[in-house]
Amino acid sequence: MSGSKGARVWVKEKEQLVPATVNSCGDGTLVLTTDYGEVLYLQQAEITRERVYAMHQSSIDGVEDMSALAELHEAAIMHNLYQRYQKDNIYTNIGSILAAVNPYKQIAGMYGPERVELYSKHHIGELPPHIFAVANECYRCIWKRHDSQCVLISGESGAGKTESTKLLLQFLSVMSQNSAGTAPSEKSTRVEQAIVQSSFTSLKAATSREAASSTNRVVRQNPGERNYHIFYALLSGANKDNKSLYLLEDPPESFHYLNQSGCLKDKSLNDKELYNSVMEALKVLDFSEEEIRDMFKLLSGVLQLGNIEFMTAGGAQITTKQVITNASELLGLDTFQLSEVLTQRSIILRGEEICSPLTIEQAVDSRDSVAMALYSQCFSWIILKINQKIKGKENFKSIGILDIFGFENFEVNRFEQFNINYANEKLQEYFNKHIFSLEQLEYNREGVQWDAIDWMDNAECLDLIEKKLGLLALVNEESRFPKGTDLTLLEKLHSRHATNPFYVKPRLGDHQFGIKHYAGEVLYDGRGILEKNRDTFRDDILNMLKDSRLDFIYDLFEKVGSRNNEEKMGTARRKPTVSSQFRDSLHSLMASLSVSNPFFIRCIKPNMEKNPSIFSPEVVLNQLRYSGMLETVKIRRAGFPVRRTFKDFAIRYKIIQKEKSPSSSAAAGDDKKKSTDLLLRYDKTKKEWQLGKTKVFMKEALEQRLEKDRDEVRRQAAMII
Ligand code: AOV
Repeated sequence: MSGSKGARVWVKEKEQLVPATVNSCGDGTLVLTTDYGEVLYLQQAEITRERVYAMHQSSIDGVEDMSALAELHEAAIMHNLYQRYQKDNIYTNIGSILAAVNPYKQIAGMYGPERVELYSKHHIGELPPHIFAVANECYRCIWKRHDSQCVLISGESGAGKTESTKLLLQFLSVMSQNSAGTAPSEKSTRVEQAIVQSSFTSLKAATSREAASSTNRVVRQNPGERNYHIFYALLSGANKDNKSLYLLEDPPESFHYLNQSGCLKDKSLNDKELYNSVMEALKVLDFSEEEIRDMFKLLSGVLQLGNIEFMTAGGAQITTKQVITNASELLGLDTFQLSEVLTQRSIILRGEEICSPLTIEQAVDSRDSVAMALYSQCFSWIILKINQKIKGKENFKSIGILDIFGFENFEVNRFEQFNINYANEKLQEYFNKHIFSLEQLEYNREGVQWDAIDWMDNAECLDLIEKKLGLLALVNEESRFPKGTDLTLLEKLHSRHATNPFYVKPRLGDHQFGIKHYAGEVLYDGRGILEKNRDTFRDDILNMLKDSRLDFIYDLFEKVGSRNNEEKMGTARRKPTVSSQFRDSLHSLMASLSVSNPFFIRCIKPNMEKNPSIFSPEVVLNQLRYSGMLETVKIRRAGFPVRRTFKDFAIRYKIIQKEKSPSSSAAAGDDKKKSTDLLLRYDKTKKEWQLGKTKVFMKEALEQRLEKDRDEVRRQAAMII
């Protein structure tokens, strides 16, 4: 082997391939320094091709598209990301999938207007990988393919999903503004769309996170984490009159819901500007002044609720009289009724009302659950309004951007993790389907030759979760069963699924069950699942909110079902459980994704410390595995990812056909022949394309050359005219 000093090699250490450099090679000993700083001494006997071998030039230099790597293993992919990351090249292509490694710092000139301009003028693949290249391709596709586009952004918490969303929208709104001046009729819709979308970013920044799964952020934040931005925006942006109207004259740190985490300021955000852009967005989206006022009153009411305090005197008593008056005023509630609901629980038993006092802890819980219910109902209402505004046009084509919580595996995993991981499993299925199965199917159908690759199919794991008598069904069944407890649930799960290869019954820990997800095995704590799934929002609290003098609050809760009433009505119309609602919305999301053309952005965290210069191999490797990137590289390289029907192909490239062979009578011959002639001119060896029964199959690089030439000819033609 090339044992000379300075040579780059791969060495296998603890079952992992690690990049290393040769220090010296003599006396039968090979001395290596790994890129992670470890020095290894290999004796003659250890120097086998298995243990250590020369690195391929493509890995030494680094490549912009992983498909161009000669060495296809996890370590090579990771090393490529690492090398690029060190040079501040945070983006890397994997075919048309974009990997983005979070730099945790601003890279000068990376997203300026000149970059937008540059990327808008080039096809994907012509310039170094960049999120703007994806945005541009997405934007072109909506006109080229006449279908809806979606960008799926995935990654762990803090990996850069929100940042990526903002960048996509930044690009798209510039594009649509540019096109406004030269607008042929079609373009006006384009403009409207982008405005709605960029407004939506402000709102998202202000209100969101995946609301349903994380509404408890309203009442509780992790250290260093802020509450939803809208609260701070409101406090810093509202004018004097509004501040007194909303009872917001105190500074942010005086509110319990804002001051627990010790984090009041987000360095990357100007709260005042955010307020202004939210206001603008709300206007563009046709929210009335009254609606805006009602929303802000609700948010201020939530802040007041948080400041309600209790002490014990034969059960919880409220000590902050003024605060509860404020909250009641903002929310249109009766002060007495609110105090009662927060300090005692009333249930109707055989027609009689029975009240029992709450402990301080329970009182705090009920206060927080009122706050969460208000926030999440208000959020759903906003989403509904926005959807009404942007839908309803026939033939409406959209660019959807989906920013999804990544796969989670913590020390203790609860109902929330179960749902998040279920969602990720579903999205992985979509990803697999798109990238893998559809390819395979189409190759077969079209009779194109290619070598199939084993890929991870997660159908069985999903079956375990969602099919008949699967985990979800059992959880729901047990939730409806009045005597069901966490233990009876676990017994059922174990006895039904113990033999399922994707189910894990832990030897230790009698309150756990596990699932072998595509991304790894996760053990879930069964305790509290039924309680959370039943969503025991107290009827007396619900009724109190429905009694609000404000129509806005009343409307938000009017349709929320009351458990008692429905139980009286029998089994016919039961309140859906949390997980069945979650499953339904996931399924409707999948349905809209399935008719869209997807782009994938995989955000990667280089370390857990938010450090701008550390690239931790273990941290990254885990994420590479979760995201199925390795398979993607293989399959894309092996296949012909670009395909067009003969007719489409012939029409699209007609102008370069003529250009390249003005003499040949191009009119003669069918579309298939025309396509073949053109393709042969571009690649005689047929390595970059194949003909199917109805379609041309191409490598991405070939399509890029064709598109470039087509643009060139059109540009010249435009100049002549
Ligand atoms: P997330 O959206 O994936 O987390 P963010 O997009 O909020 O993560 O990113 C976290 C932080 O990383 C940001 O506040 C930035 O400081 C930094 N960052 C991310 N991407 C870039 C970039 N391209 N350039 C510079 N800095 C960046 V979560 O929504 O928590 O799941 O809940």
